[in-house]
Amino acid sequence: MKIINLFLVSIATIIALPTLAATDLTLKSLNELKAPFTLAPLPYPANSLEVAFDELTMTTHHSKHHQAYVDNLNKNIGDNKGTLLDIFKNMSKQTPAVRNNGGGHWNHAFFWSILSGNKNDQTIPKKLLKDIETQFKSLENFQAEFEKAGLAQFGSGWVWLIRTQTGLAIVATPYQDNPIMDVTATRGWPILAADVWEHAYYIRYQNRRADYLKNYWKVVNWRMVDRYNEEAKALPKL
Ligand code: MN3
Repeated sequence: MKIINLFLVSIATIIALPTLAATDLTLKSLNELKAPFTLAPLPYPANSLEVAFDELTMTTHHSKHHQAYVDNLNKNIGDNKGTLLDIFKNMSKQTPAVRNNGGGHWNHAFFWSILSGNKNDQTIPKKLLKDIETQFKSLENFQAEFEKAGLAQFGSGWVWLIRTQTGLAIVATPYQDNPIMDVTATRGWPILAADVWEHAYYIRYQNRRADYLKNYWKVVNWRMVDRYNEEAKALPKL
């Protein structure tokens, strides 16, 4: 009986590994990534966000787009042994290839982690809700402002909810820039993000970015956003 139990525990450990790795993600662990860079598996099945994002978009986005950022970052990183945080803090001194692919890698690894098809992840923790209401009056008002910023980003880019020294703020960045980089005017620690590149939504939504952003809320992992928000409160000023 003991042997069978041991066997079951081992199997459970093996099966749980990818999920554990994904839920163990922190801003600190993302910031500490360095060469050689690798693509982690999606932390959930590619068809589990179907209510908002279709499976083909998810697999293409992860296994083609994100993989290409990882590959091109490795190709262009040279003998830079720094962490992504070191690189982002000195982004203005890096090559365009490192800027685009370094951002591409960090941004997508972060993006996968704040999505979930699991109902348990989709309830907003009280502490986070209070912070959002303090800053934006209500959750509904925050969501409307976030969608507006995502729509206003001309062409490819991202919209972010960040924690600055003074509280929460919404910022949009072009291409694969992010608010950690020294090239971004309003800097802060990301706690939520939406990819507004067409590759994130074109298959299901075509040009309707507004519909994509409306449905995005159905798959936000608020439990992770809350964790990033609490972690960001203890991180140094950018
Ligand atoms: Mn993308």
